[in-house]
Amino acid sequence: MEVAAKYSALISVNSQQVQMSCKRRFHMRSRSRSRMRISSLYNEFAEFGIQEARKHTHIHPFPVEDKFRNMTAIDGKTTLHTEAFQSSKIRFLRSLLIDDNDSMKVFDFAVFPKPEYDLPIFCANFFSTVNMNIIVLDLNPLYVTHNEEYKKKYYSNLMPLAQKYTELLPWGDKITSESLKFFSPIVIWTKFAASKYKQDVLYSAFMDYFTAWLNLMDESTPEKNAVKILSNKEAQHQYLLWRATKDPGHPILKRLLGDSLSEEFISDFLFNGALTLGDKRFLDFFPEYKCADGTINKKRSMAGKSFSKRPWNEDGSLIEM
Ligand code: BLA
Repeated sequence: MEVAAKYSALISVNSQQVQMSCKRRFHMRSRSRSRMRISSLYNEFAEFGIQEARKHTHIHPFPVEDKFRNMTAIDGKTTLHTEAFQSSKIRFLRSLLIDDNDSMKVFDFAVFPKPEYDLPIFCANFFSTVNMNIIVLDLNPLYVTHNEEYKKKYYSNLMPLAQKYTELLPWGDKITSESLKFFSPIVIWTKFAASKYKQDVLYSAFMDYFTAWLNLMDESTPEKNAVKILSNKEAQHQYLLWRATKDPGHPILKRLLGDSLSEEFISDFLFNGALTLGDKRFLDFFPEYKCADGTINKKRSMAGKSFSKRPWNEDGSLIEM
């Protein structure tokens, strides 16, 4: 089947699934309206991700310290649930669900390929409160996407999929170019107020994007060239150090888990590899953050926020702004 046809078939299959899942949720909602609020909002995303990965490859548990599996925060009510797997092509697949049993839900699902593969890093990062959803869904590129070869290899066929969803889930607020560097032309970066419709579209987008990533993984063959493997490893290391140091979720994790446990959780679990994939440190990759005393500037962005519009056109080329 032509790739474009394959993806439009995928979209329509998943739209049916979304309709079915809407019906199911409607029944649940009418049965227990008072309990629903936004509880368990992202559980089915995590279940889908893990089940779907299982359909494509043999995943087995990634060794994780027991203390990171099911945590209760300092407030005594917020729960943090994690799962972690690996496979022949996947170095680390992990899922984090945070639920404060009231107004805040977080879903952070990422898949890091083994360095023999230059596959993008799968990234679903959703932060939701009763009023606001902050959403990043992407196949984060290992190499900047003005690398035409990389763009063609992984994104050109996915542009129709991106176009469909980025119309339904339009560009969020201004964003810093430092984040943008890690995003691909198919990124869904959006913010929306509580909306059942948008949440269902997001579920459909998550299913389609993750299925697309798994299909790319199926087709991928291991790199034999040691220099290229090293370069894939370094690109992943840079990404991990960026997120382990500057991810906007860190202040909340610190509030929930305290300084010491949140730091361990970030470097050993969430961004596993940040301390082990290479010898370089954050400032080697991002020297602009170096303070006069040699420490890392605490600012989240040195470049400041810009890019108030989607900076790629329909064929995935960067538009000069
Ligand atoms: C906000 N999270 C954001 C934003 C982005 C991301 C782009 C909004 C813009 C910004 O403030 O930078 C996510 N940024 C990413 C991702 C990449 C990146 C995925 O560069 C990848 C390269 N987020 C979490 C967790 C929590 C969380 C675990 O992952 C909370 C426990 C929260 N994200 C969170 C919050 C905000 C946010 C609270 C708003 C922060 C603010 O406005 O200051």
